[in-house]
Amino acid sequence: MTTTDLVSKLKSTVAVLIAAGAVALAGCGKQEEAAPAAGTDASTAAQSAGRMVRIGHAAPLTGDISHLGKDNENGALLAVEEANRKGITIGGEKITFELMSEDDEGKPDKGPIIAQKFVDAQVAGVVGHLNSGVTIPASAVYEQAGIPMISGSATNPKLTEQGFKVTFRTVGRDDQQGPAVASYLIAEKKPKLVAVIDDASAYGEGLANEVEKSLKAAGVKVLPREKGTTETRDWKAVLTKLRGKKPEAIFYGGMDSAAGPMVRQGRELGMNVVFAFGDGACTDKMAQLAGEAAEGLICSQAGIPAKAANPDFIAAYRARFNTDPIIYAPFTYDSVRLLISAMQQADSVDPARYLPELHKLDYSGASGKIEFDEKGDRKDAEITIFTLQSGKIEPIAIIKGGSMVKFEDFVQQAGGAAAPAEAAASDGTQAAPAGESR
Ligand code: ABU
Repeated sequence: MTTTDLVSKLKSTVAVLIAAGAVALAGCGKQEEAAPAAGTDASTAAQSAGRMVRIGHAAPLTGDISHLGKDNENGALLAVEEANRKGITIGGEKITFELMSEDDEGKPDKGPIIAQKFVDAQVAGVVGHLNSGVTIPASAVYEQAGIPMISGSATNPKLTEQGFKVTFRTVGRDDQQGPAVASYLIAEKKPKLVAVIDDASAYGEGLANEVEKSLKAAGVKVLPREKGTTETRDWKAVLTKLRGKKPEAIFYGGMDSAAGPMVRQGRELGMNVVFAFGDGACTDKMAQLAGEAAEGLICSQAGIPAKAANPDFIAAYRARFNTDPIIYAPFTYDSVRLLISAMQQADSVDPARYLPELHKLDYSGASGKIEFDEKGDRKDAEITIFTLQSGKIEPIAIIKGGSMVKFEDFVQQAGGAAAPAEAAASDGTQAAPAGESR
């Protein structure tokens, strides 16, 4: 086989893979037209195979919180694969989307590096990053490059308070989540003295500040702040010190990888406190890490529970990944679909042309109705309160627009995107397609 034959054969193979909707993770290089399919001339191939458009995704894909990064990645990947199967034409060209997924390790200094990698690869948009502490520094690079980014999990308010035009999120903010979990803790457990600990990250410290503010505003006494890091797994010294001060509850701002050992060690030290957390530690992983000690903990997520996402989304996720979404996969799925929907509205994959459309979308997604405000925050985002029972976090209540409703009542009222998959399956209800723009 000559070199020319070999190149031609390779191009044909690539074209077949792209046409079949294959998605390259961690791809690199520039956006380009898909290679001509076998037996076609270049112009016919350009019409049929069309153009490849990259969407960046970044999250910690290695390390102790990689389960959350993979969950986010899976949501984004599912949306890309579905779009490719459906066949999307924009600007007269058939578009094949490719998810370029990168591991930012949850490290703030990696954010701008990965962001620059996406800029160099000419991605049309970005979904991510997962951690606020990584997303915030990365967002400056996207702003400079004019590339829209939608995080499906970063909740620190600063992300959308920088005056950036390209920055969006599909989850709520910690100045909604903090007051919500604090109010629930006060109303249900009535603590008079609370200890607050954080992991010194943008997310953990910021959320702990919001919770402390709400507790104090309600007249609850708060002990001087205790701190760890995102790497702290041995909390015995901090907990032993707190035990002597007899708090009735402990709120921790941080991720499940550190919160699980904290709960286990607290119980081992004989502490009979209520443990409360935000979304970073609001996962079933808490029970895997802390065992029985995790029973009864309280936590919040900055959106509807994954199990209440659109049943079609849940069925597709299960079929593709052979597992259930953990927390924010519906939100990264929606983030990809919002980018694509804005491109369709603008009939262009050029970020400068489709960016204004993102602000105008009124979208019914896997995670519910999505519209953005002028800052790029999700309007009327829900916050869900959970408790951990029999090894699983279970939703108790949803706060939306300042009102709290029981989770069951919310499901009844909302239907559609908020109908749990089990309920839809048992009564045979056909759900509306996930993620359609109206
Ligand atoms: N919101 C939960 C964890 C991600 C973050 O750092 O915001």
